[in-house]
Amino acid sequence: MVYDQNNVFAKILRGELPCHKVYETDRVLAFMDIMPRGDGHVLVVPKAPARNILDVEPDDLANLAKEVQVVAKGVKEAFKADGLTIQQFNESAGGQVVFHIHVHVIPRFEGVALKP
Ligand code: DGP
Repeated sequence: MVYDQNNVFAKILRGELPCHKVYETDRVLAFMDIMPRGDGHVLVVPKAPARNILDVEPDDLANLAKEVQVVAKGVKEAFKADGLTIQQFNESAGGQVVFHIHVHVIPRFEGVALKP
């Protein structure tokens, strides 16, 4: 699959664009979504280049899942959320806009809908 080295998350990972970082390991970076669908909307991004679920290395995917759980627990606690929505989109038809694999972690609150 085609991986565009100039996608915005690649630029953030290289430090060429700013982000509001909330968590980092040697393999993932998590930062606040610039267009949040709710308070505390965080993106978890593997540092290894991959376009989406279809071409990510299985070990990077396994590590991503592990780190999504870490971030989810932290975000739920930090925002005193009642629950969480976890989303991941693949290709334009699947709703993907930025073509570097990432997972959305969105705190949810009873009676509060996500923004469109
Ligand atoms: P999607 O590819 O559909 O999973 O959504 C990409 C998300 O990335 C979307 O919620 C908005 C967010 N986003 C796009 N550009 C930037 C950026 O430059 N900085 C940050 N922090 N988030 C971005």
